[in-house]
Amino acid sequence: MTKRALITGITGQDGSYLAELLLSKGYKVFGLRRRTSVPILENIEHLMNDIEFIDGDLLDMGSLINAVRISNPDEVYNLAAQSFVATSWIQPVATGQATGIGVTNMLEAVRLTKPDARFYQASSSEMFGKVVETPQKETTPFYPRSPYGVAKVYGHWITVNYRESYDMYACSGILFNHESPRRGIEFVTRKVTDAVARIKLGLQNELRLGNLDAKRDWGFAGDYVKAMWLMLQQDKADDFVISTGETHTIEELVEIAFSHVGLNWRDYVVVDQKFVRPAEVELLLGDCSKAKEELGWELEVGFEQLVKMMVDSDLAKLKSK
Ligand code: NDP
Ligand code: GDR
Repeated sequence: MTKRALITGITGQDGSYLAELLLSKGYKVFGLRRRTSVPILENIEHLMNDIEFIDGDLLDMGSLINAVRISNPDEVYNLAAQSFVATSWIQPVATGQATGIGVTNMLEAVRLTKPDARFYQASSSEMFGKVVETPQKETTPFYPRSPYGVAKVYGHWITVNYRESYDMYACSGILFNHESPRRGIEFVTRKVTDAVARIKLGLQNELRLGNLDAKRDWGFAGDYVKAMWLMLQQDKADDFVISTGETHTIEELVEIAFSHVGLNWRDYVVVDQKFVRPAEVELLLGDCSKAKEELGWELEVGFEQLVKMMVDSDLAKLKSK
């Protein structure tokens, strides 16, 4: 029997890679899409005929119940969120609603309509926030440092709570940063690789950034969506950290990206306080040994390879315009 999956956040980076993965496994894929005045479908343009779209919004539970009814899913992947940390200080309430309460709305829609569907929640390493323990693993206490991180902690615990209260198969993937050529342009990796390509082609002459000292554990989104799927194929629902186990500063990221096109980053990068956050997550470094052992999950793309892939993709995109 063909398996059926409902993905929220289908237009985002992870939604597009996950849809590709599930389609390659023979799933019937449904994507929840909210109405926008001008649709931005760049990440899923190539899949428009393969996915069935259902209109809805995480803030509107009726629309979620409708989406679950129509899709009648075996698996639900809740990837939708206000996902940009910096924006969460500017729109803390909207972030709390979509990234936090939105999870309860989705869980309720599943519980009321298709309680045996398996549920994946996109939890985040931002929940660890301030360094309490490194490397961070499933048992590390949370200490979020942004309204986004706080909302994700809520989303995480409500998922655990539905598993324990209703015996639902509900999992939380605590994913560390993952990137790709489809990453939103405001996130630091893509901001850097896009700027490097523009500078190389003479379209831009500087790159303004915030804190260059923060450290992140960056992996490739294509590898990480495989872990999401694996989490829903187990005998028992559980939570897993997904990471590379390597950490790099923003400065290292910038260095690799510029030197890949033969430029010295020091000639172009300007530190601008506008991009420094009110509270920072200084160090993220994940320990994913539980996922490796229990899910058999493996990483394929390393950090340098990822940065170079993104620079090459941005160069190709700009040249084709
Ligand atoms: P993106 O920002 O690329 O995508 C977010 C998606 O959520 C978009 O499809 C967006 O739709 C949708 N969305 C936002 N608000 C709503 C809403 N109210 N109702 C319905 N849809 C909505 O995020 P990523 O793909 O990078 O991340 C996927 C998930 O994983 C997010 O929950 C994120 O917080 C989490 N996460 C991401 C990590 C990463 O490094 N990428 C790491 C850990 C967790 P639209 O196109 O309409 O804006
Ligand atoms: P993050 O990703 O906040 O870790 O959240 P982002 O790429 O935005 O920031 C990473 C680090 O880079 C520093 N930084 C800058 N960041 C941006 N965006 N722009 C800048 O100019 C800049 N200069 C320095 C930041 O201060 C930070 O330390 C991502 C999102 O995908 C979340 O949804 C997800 O949950 C987490 O990763 C894990």
